[in-house]
Amino acid sequence: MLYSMGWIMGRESPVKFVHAADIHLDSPMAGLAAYDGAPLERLRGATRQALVNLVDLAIEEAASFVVIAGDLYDGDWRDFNTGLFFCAQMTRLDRQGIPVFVVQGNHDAESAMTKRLPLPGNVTVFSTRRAETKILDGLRVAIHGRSFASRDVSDNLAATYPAPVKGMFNIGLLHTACDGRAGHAPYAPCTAAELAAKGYEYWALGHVHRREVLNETPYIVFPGNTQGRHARETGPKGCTLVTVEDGAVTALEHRDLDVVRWAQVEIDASACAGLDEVVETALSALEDAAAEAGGRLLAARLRFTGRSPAHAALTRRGDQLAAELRASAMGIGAEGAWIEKILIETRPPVETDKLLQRGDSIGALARSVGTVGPEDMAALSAELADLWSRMPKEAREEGDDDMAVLLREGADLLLARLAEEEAGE
Ligand SMILES: [Mn+2]
Repeated sequence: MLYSMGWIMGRESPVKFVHAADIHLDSPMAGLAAYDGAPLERLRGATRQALVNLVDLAIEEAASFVVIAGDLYDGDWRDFNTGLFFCAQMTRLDRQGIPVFVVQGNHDAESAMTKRLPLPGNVTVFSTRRAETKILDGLRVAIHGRSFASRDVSDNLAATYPAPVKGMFNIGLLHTACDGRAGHAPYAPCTAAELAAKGYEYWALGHVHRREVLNETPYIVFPGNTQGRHARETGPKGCTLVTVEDGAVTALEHRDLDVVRWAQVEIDASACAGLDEVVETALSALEDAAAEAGGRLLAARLRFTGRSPAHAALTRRGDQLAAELRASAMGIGAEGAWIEKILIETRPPVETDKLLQRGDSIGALARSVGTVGPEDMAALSAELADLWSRMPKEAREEGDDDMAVLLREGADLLLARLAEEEAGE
């Protein structure tokens, strides 16, 4: 019999596991802009492909097991295909001897799911009635978990989790808003401090779709969702690959799994004279975003801003702009870019000429603002020094020390506001 080096050295070989959450399988991606040429099938299939990528990763990394911290499904299955797809992917892991541990979250709570399928033998779904512990003896790992019985769990589930198993690496698998996160319903509330005090080595959380490491000793981690589903879920999405050696986490890596990358692209149109230049500027911004997406299909929301000579053209010829951008975006990057929405928030350029010609006090004010010289600046600086010293320390540190720049910006702002009054905005 051959002994591994690890055994001879008295060390155990590293254990790798994959922590995923919020897969939202078959999320309908509602409200997609269905223009001709839009890659709708690719978009609708994105949550499935992200799951395939998750399974690929677990196999490639020879993971010892996979944990899924709730919201595996987006909701009740429309038909059995969602469940069949999941079974097919789990079977791939089963063939490699990789077990999977799942808790149900608010989206796939027990009471929300009316259809069921028998799952492959490697998949364990935790009970809703009480917290359970599953022991992986050979790995010296204990996984504690409890599923959501209904969508709106307001109890602190973590408080019902058992004490850690001594001599094992303890993982708490939990769907929770934890301390509360903006934009996330406060389900299964608890505090990070409370989780840290439990004595587990790793808390595998789900629910918050943005990746966040809440604590490092012990690790308390939201891996984020595996695939962004709308314009507010921007940037890389995936899972967390965790390496454990001798009962301690030695590596924590985020791995991208998404196949569609969401981006909000702001385009400052203030330097654009007309529609053509706006299109040109937007396409260059889209190309940058596509490059950042690393060859994935880019799903972009465009926001045009700034005081622009092209403002009138943008508001009058929005359809033309959208069609031109969509046509060109199809050829960007390996997979093209899909434009989800276009927001025109530009404003007309400032017309100061009329202001300066006015004979009244407003005209005089506008003219004097335009002719502020170095001496005026020095005088103003002295006058403002006292006020400045009384500002909170943080504000002073963040602020621009150059008083001349601040005054110039102030003058521009005042002129713009006066011009708006003039134009009756
Ligand atoms: Mn979710």
